[in-house]
Amino acid sequence: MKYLLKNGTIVSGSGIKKADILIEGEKIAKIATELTDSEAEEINVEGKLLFPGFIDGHTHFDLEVAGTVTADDFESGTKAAILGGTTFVIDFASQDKGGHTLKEGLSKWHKKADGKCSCDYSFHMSIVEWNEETEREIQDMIQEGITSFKLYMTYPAMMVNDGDLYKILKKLNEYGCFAGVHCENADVIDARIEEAKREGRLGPENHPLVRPDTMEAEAVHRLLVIAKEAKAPVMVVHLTNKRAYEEIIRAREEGQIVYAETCPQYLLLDDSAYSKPDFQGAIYVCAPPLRKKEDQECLWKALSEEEIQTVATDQCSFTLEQKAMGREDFTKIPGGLPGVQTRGTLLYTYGVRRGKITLEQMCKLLSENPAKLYGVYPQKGILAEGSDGDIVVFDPEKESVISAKTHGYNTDNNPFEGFALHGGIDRVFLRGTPVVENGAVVKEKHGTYIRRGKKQI
Ligand code: DUC
Ligand code: ZN
Repeated sequence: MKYLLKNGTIVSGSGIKKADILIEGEKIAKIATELTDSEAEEINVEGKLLFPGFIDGHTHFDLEVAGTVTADDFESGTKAAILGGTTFVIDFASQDKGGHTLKEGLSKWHKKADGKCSCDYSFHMSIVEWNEETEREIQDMIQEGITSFKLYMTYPAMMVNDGDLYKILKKLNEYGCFAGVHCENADVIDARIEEAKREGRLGPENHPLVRPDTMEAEAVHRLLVIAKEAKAPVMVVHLTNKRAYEEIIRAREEGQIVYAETCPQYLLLDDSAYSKPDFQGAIYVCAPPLRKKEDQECLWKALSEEEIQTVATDQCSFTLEQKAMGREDFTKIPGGLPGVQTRGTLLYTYGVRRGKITLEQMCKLLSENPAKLYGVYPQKGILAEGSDGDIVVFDPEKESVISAKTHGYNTDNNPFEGFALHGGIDRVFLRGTPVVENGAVVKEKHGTYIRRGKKQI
């Protein structure tokens, strides 16, 4: 099929221009003014912003957490993703502890995702055990198109010790790959949980107290000192606060390559949410936790100064019934929030419209930078001739309010409930095929697995 998008405003990381786009098959065939093509279906997108399909480099679909499984799997989760203009997600496949291989982890995640996805998808690989076999498997992963990895400094089932962290970062760099790291100090968090329990403090308002910003900043500091010795680039994922951010700036001043990712919840929500009545605070339990307003300001400033490279979601959704597993003990609340559907519209409404970031920066944060970081540029991340026809037709004037009653997730709660949106997703093309029209999914399960190359940033 051919589609001709007429009179749109094309957004890229480096500018905005008015032009027509001709989509032919899966690709963008031509971009120019005054294009005509008698065979193409013409769509007038006058007044609309055209973004390269948004890329969410941090989702957890169909993930076991705290004895339950996320409410959204790859089927419902990627439908919510395309409704929000996200045409490519990178989820986290994981090796299991106890002598299991990366290959086993990868095949487990392919089984969860293949044939179910409504947007394109790939995986980062979480390494939870380092031995000769895992080391050999790095190359196998690269051959499978996996060039980014994940390491945890917290969670007993996932975390690696500092020595292994050093060895893994060093080895990944030898292969031109890098890891995103979840930074929190596991031991101190455990000690603070023990204290809270001993004192009978068991409600969700204790969640941010046992996981303070200092213990995220300490882990970021330790990670970056280790990465420096390993002479390896590294990414701090879901950065939440000023102290941790300052560690990143300090390391960069010493010449290190450090990438940073944050998420809408850390930009727009704060830790007062944990004290909501009737156990509503549980909705916001995620790790790291929501922080203070000053931290939000720091993160917005860092986005405007382009010191943070991408805004992802850490999508990891649960129903209220699942959250209620921790009614008597906040440490049993499954951690995570949904967000994959509203990342673009929130960033536009509360970032671009409020003058905190520019349209071009929004494009970099959601599309261009993740495409470069995760080795799919210019196939994705830009509207250019020869690129995939992944296009978000964004209506800058559409107004709506986020609500669990209307959202696309399999959940009965939304952490952004009641947030007004000014700007909405009109249409989405995925590799040249219309998948969303008038804000509704018109084609499901059109997503395909994407093999990625090495980082280009
Ligand atoms: N944090 C969460 O809150 N959920 C999933 C994984 C994570 O790191
Ligand atoms: Zn995560």
